[in-house]
Amino acid sequence: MSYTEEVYERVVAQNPGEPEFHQAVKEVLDSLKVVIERNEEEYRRLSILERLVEPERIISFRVPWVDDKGNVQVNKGYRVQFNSAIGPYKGGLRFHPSVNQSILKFLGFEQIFKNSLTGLPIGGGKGGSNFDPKGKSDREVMAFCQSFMTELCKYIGADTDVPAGDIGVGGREIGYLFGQYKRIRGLHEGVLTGKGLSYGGSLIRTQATGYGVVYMLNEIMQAHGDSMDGKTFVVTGSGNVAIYAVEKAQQMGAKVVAMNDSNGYIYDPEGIKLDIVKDIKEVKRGRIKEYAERVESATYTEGRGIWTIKCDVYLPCATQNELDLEGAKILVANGCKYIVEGANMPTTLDATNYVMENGVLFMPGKAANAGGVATSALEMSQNSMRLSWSAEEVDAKLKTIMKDIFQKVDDAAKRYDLEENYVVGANIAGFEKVVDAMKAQGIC
Ligand code: NDP
Ligand code: 2IT
Repeated sequence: MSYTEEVYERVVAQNPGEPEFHQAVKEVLDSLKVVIERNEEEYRRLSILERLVEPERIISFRVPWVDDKGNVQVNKGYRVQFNSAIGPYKGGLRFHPSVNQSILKFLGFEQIFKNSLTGLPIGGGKGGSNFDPKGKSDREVMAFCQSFMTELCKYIGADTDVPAGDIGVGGREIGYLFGQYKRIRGLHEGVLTGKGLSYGGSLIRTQATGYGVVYMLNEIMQAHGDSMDGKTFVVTGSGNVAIYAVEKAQQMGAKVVAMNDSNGYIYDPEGIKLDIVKDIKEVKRGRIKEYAERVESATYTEGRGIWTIKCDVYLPCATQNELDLEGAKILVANGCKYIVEGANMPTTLDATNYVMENGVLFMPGKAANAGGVATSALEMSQNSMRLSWSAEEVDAKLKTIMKDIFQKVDDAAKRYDLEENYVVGANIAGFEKVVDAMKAQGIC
């Protein structure tokens, strides 16, 4: 058995009941086979892979809070501090009823390579809770966030671990979390990113993940003599990443015809009117079906199946494993040419293999959605320097970072004679820097 297969089997045996974590590890280890083979003896001697797949630390805690009826509710809270070889742990917090240790370990593991690809000094981490913000009052969300931070604040700091947003955690939640951290620790420091502009946030952070996805798509298209102009897009999700991916795609000439949420999808052949989506999602915290009630040219379909809509470009920006083999086959049959992942691991392994074998140019999330965390790192820099860059400056840096990531991914794939295999390219390019840093720091 190869070293990568041995380590994968060990991960499955030692981490039972964690399918998402197994899936993320498998994808990375399969990609690394070609690298490991060139120097297997040394990697084995140093147990590089065994160390890479084991989080440095997982903090798990109780989050009690009082709801609007006066009842005490209890949620689970976590922070997975996965790897600090390159810099302080960095990665979002997810509040969603599905959150468990497996999901946070997969996200923390992916984050190591993503953060490495950004070229900035940030290690990998992730955290969150099974708290469901949907349907909660602002006061309930604040009570939850304050209780969550009362425990988490013992383990984070501007130079140790810097959380941010993810599913269910946006500007409102980051504000409440930051307020509680400051109150307990007495420090107004860059301990969280995605902060409001009035208290240390960075311009463009809100837009960065979605914009970055489209900048990455632009790099891929340019490398293939193609452009976005007049192309039909389907973008899944209708949260932070999806909304700003649509905004940038439309600015660059694309026609986006469909979006969804966990209840169903809208199809608007005239092109999505993003101001209406923003009003429904960012202002009213409503459901995507309201779009079809407000826009005559649109239809709403309850349930899954957004991939049945014909498109040239598919940007999955909702959640893990949203696109499976069945959906992938339909996308390919309908002529889809590009899939660029805005979400983390939204495509199952068999669907990924299928689309890549069938001529789709596929960019994995750890490269394509890295613009969000990269801009978080720019927010950290601004906080440390105690100054703020203009939107133009941050956007220009974001563009350069996405261009560099594409180059690194493309180069790594070519170095191993796997041209256009961006999955392998991203994993190898991310791994190389982490391993270099781990080796330099000795056994730790
Ligand atoms: P939001 O909470 O803003 O939006 C999430 C969107 O995905 C919502 O439309 C939500 O619908 C939908 N969604 C969530 N779960 C499901 C599900 N099980 N089935 C169908 N749709 C679902 O989160 P973000 O936009 O921030 O995050 C989206 C993805 O992007 C995640 O994978 C996240 O990890 C990743 N990401 C986020 C970054 C960021 O900066 N925010 C950076 C890099 C990656 P509903 O409202 O119905 O739940
Ligand atoms: O998955 C991700 O990269 C994020 N949710 C953003 C993390 C961050 O620290 O900005």
